[in-house]
Amino acid sequence: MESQEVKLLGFWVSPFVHRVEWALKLKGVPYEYIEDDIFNKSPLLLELNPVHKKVPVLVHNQKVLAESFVILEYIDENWKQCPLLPQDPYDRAKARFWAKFAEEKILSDGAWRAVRAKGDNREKALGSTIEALEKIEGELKGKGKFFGGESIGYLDLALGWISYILPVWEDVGSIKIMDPTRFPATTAWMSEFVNHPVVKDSLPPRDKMVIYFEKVIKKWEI
Ligand SMILES: N[C@@H](CCC(=O)N[C@@H](CS)C(=O)NCC(=O)O)C(=O)O
Repeated sequence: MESQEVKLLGFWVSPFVHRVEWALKLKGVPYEYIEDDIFNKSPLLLELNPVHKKVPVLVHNQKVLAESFVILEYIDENWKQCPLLPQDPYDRAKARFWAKFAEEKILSDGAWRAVRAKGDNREKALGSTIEALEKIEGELKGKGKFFGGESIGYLDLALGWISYILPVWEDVGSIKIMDPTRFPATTAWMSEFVNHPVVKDSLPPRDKMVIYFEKVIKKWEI
């Protein structure tokens, strides 16, 4: 069996890093976590990820990987226990489709935009985030506890940030996105996800996130 020297370069609050950590933990893969400062990037990060200069970076026996979805797939293919992607090719494709959709429409161009924007731009971003969440709600309905059924899968990890970062953004940015009457399945999923032992023990302290996001939301106002 190949040895498992695994290192993860991360940043404490990053939704992209957490999804990789959760995957490693779910599969029981031991790893060394190395914290980087994305505001003052280390020479190691620049050397390992010269293309994007972003975390997460996974190093497995000197093999270096960037981009969280690519890393998730690598982890899933290398360590077969507790599969993250479904077995059926069509179901696998759908999980990837929704992960990409949510990354674009709910994270980058959605809530992250809404929380930093003002006036009409904020309203527009809120509207499109809620519209995108309705699609995710439809996907989740009748699925069980998680998108992956009874256990956490790839799409759960992709959306995991919704369970711990979105509520902080809602408070800090005085916005409302996650309405339990409109999104009952997603709200129930958030609570299941955040209380899963692997997730619960790895979340950053809420007060630290509030202070951090108050600062960066102002800094990156749009
Ligand atoms: N698409 C990337 C996004 C990674 C990302 O944006 N990471 C942030 C931390 S939350 C970062 O390293 N930012 C540094 C920068 O933008 O210069 C992924 O999925 O891994």
